[in-house]
Amino acid sequence: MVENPRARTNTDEAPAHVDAVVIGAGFSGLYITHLLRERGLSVQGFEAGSGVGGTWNWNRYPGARTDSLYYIYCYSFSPEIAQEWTWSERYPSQPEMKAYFEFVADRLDLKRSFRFHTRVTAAHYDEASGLWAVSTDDGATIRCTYLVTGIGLISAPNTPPFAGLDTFEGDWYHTARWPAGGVDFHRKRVGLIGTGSTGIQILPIIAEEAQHVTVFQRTPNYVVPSQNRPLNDEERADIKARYTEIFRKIRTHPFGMAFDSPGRNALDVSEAEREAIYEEAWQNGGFHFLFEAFDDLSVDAEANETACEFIRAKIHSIVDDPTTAELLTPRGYPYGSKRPPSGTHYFETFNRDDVELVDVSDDPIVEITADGLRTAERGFEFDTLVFATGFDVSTGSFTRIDIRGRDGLALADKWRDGPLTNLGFSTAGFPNLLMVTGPLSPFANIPVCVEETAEWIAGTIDHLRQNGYHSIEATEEAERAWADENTAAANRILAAEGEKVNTWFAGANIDGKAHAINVYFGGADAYFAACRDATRNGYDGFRLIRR
Ligand code: NA7
Repeated sequence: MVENPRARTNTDEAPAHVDAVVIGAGFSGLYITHLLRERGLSVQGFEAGSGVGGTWNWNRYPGARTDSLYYIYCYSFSPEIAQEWTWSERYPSQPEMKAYFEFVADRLDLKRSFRFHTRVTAAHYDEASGLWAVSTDDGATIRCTYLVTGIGLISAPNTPPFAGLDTFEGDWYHTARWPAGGVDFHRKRVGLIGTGSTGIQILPIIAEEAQHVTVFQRTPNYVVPSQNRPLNDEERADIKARYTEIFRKIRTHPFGMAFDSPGRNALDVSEAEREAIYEEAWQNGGFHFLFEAFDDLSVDAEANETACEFIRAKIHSIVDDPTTAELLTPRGYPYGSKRPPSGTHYFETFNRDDVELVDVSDDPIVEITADGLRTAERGFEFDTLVFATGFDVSTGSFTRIDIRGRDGLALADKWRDGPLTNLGFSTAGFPNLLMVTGPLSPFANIPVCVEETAEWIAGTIDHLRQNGYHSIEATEEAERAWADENTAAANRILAAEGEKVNTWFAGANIDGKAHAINVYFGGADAYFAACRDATRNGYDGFRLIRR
């Protein structure tokens, strides 16, 4: 990982007032900056990290790679960028994603708008001037008309408040704050906490290097192999020739992916046929398994159970020790009601003599000690602890900034019982706070959601400026209705079931966080249509205010 050599960066002296402040230099922040600059707005971006890339700049842990195919997990707005950039693997690694962001940012000359290594600590709305005052951790304050956030859905790391962490004498790391220089695991006894997407990716890599790894698992996961491999010239050329069609397609798929509906249901075929279809989907890997086998896996519990059974049998066929295999086997919740992870040699890694699985579902971790950790019943000694313990998803990156709207209302207080936004863009009482893929925007392939929502925001700012409006904010009625629709949408599919196994979809992974659906499951395609409808209907559900 190459750190940005220019501390802070190009705009060393941020101006005192701009049209728009953009927070974050990931997929969202870079694209909205490009769009707003194209319109002639003055933009000041702030990025807490060392450079561009957002989540792909922070999550540098070994094994980090996308779970979505390379040709959909990228920008689609620029045919030139799509043609000029060449991917090397089906599921790009973090270094490749980081290089992609560097390429895009340089290609569009975006870095000059950002101040890196600079965290936004507060943003307060001033009713008298109609401006936001945005404060940063270097002590500066800047005023702006539009406060646009690109701070990510999954970006505020969750380190569970284990007692005694400060007494640990070894080294500990959260995967989302991985040191740029990497971590040396040679001859180290490692404790790995967490078996979500991240723990699943990092474990096989650490196990190759460390003396011993103990994996602490609270909930077993339905892990499907990603089937990652290098790309050849022929398939790359084929994709490049079809980008227009692919990018059109991802806008019509409920999860923003380029899959065709398989056109069959799991219970309508014979058992033998079902097994053959699952086997083919397993060999294709990753999200192919969820989206290309059968149409009803996300909506029909009985159909879903056939997929669960297939994966359970796979686990038992891969893992040699039957007790370990059973501990790794998810039961009692539908496949997809926790975010479905992809792995590479994940289950195989438990066949190593130097890897041990510890079930902490009934015997939780109670404290970190000077030389390791203790569950209620056992003690363990470690040189290094790795927290793959996830994120305070959706609202976490907002509530960690002191955002105050009209009458000093704190966003964290407003969202105490769960997020309230209209279409994920805007929340009542916070004029001109515009969120790219904010809380209650779709859970789907993120880059396409970013593009659609950033374009909606840019178009909305055009509308305000052309029609003499100063600000926009959601109405209370619309955001209440949108929250209700989000809950209903999660219940229309099996996603709401994940609440009983700590899914972050429902805020259930964070102690003390309100259990409320915080991402939209009604389909990215339906959501994009709803955004267009809102515009067509004169910004129905939003309050537009003149000064
Ligand atoms: P996840 O999917 O939230 O996984 C976090 C893991 O950490 C998960 O296995 C948790 O168990 C575990 N965890 C969290 N707190 C504890 C405590 N206190 N004790 C034991 N285990 C704990 O985060 P990831 O980083 O893996 O993935 C996040 C997203 O990034 C992913 O969905 C992709 O979109 C990319 P639990 O399952 O809650 O019982």
